[in-house]
Amino acid sequence: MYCADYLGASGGAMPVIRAQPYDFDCPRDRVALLLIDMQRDFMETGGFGEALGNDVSTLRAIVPTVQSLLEFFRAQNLPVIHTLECHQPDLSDCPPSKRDRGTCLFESNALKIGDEGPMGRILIRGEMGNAIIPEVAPLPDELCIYKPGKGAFYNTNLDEELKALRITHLIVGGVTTEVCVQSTMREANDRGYECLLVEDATESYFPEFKQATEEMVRAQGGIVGWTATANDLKAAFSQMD
Ligand code: C5J
Repeated sequence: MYCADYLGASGGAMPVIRAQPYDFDCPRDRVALLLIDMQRDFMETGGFGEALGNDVSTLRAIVPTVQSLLEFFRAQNLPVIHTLECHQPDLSDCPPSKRDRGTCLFESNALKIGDEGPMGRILIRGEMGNAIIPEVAPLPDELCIYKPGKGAFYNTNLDEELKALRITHLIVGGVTTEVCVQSTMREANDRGYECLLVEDATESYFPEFKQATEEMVRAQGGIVGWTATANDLKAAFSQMD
């Protein structure tokens, strides 16, 4: 059953966010901020992102915006959910198709998932590199979803948690735009959630992939969802205060 089916229409306040392809009606009592994989493994040198051959510094630009969104949601007492891409130490939840291909195979010394790197074992739950960067670290009462896949719904209890919180609308940020962020938005859309991607709170190692993802999300009347800036989101909520 889809979330909107059993929850029915929201009776609460309805900020309207200026968005693309058209305004996003965002029921205040049904919305959560979903931050995807803001981990050291992707954002800092010595982690998975760099092991894949990427310049991780390109992702740093969004940190102040993500921080400001977090502060805004916390100040408004709205739910915040963090995801972390990670695997069990025995790699039982990491298929060979991910471990073998998700690395620079042409480099003989390339690090793979589970290998010991400068920040501990790459992409393994609990290792130093797997932690969310301190600037946007979860508060003790915020929900963290540990996900073995790219989409945050695969092999996790995210759907159940969202239903328990009566969430139907997701404000999505994090990294990387075209991989885990986009996968999660598509999974969410299939499950009946309305998703808005915050353009300046998501980043890719490839600027052209970020742009393409934003266009894909909002194409064809918002086939996956909406996009908007953090300021437009905050302005819509602030108008209701
Ligand atoms: C990747 C992610 N890129 N969080 N993960 O492998 O986007």
